[in-house]
Amino acid sequence: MSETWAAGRIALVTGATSGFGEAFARRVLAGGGRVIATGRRAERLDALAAELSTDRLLTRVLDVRDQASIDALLSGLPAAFADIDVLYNNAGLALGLAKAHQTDLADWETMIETNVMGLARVTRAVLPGMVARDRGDVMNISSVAATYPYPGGNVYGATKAFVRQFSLNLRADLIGSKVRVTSIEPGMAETEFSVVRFGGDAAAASNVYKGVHAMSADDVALVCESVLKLPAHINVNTLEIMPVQQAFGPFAVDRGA
Ligand code: NDP
Ligand code: 8X3
Repeated sequence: MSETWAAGRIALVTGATSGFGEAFARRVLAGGGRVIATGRRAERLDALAAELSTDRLLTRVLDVRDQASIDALLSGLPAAFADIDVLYNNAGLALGLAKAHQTDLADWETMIETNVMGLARVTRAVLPGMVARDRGDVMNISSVAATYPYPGGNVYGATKAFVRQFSLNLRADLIGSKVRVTSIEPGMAETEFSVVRFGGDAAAASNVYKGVHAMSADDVALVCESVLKLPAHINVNTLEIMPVQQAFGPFAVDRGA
């Protein structure tokens, strides 16, 4: 990351304990910025802090489903981290690939609480400061699943469609301010995403990426960095990215009539 982009900027990253969030946090820090790295797993945050050993990194345990912990985080930020420039709204998950009529309702609730309400809560908490300062970037991590349906994607894809549309509607509300909003919509990227989706089944997760040069978490961070580095008068509304080895399927047709 170029010094000119990140130096002096403060990024709040949700879901910084692995995958996209961790990779983005590392890039901002490498570029001279400050990062508030958050997630539920304290041991991961501690390991990151120990490895990077810099006073430009602040780690905080945060569950985006918990409004009180979001309020406590923001009201307790030290002055050097208080004026957030970049909100990397990334915490999220998919649970299972069951068909809608067979799925566990609790999995739907968890995805909606995390991917929809969690992202909305953090945005609502951070946005007033950005508007008051008349600067900031909100990067909302959506997915290709927001646009392209697939079997078993039911509520996961719908939560990501929310993220995309919410991002566009934020732009509508923020006209007149210099705050930018982008919906980042990645396809296959090898992170812990599939391990989580398959309930910890590492073999099932690695099958997803077998024979595919999938994107890495850092590939996605690189794309996000390129968006953030654009001149301040340019807003990328939505950005869809896939590995070259991923594309679209045909419509399904039931020929059983
Ligand atoms: P990972 O599983 O590697 O990372 C997910 C992150 O979200 C973890 O840091 C996890 O931290 C955090 N998280 C989950 N639930 C919560 C919660 N309730 N509160 C706070 N943090 C939470 O997956 P990815 O990096 O791949 O996923 C990041 C985002 O990218 C997700 O929104 C995902 O939907 C999206 N995405 C992923 C794609 C992929 O192919 N990998 C493609 C398109 C979009 P912890 O468990 O410590 O709380
Ligand atoms: C994750 C990408 O294609 O597995 O959002 O739904 S996909």
